Amino acid sequence: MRQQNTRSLLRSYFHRVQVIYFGLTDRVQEGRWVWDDGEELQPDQSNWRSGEPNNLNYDYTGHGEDCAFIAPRPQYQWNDSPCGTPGFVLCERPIQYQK
Ligand SMILES: [Ca+2]
Ligand SMILES: [Ca+2]
Repeated sequence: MRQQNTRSLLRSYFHRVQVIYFGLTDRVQEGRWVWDDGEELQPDQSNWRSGEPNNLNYDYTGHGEDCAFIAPRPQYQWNDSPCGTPGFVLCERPIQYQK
């Protein structure tokens, strides 16, 4: 998800899904977006929709919008949502090649 070519590939697979989480959160410190491996989001990796992240809605635990998701419509850009909002989860793992 950190690279544009990955995002382009995923568009063809997720065009019917409404909410896809991909391992980016600001739950520990509001406004500091971190990948699930602890690496901080870099400006050149960002793909936020205009006006996002806005931390607008709060869930029953008192947390704001602390989980980023991809919304296919209109342009596969990112939005932040309360982490309990139902959605699919995208996982990434390294590929091991056999010689
Ligand atoms: Ca937040
Ligand atoms: Ca939002």
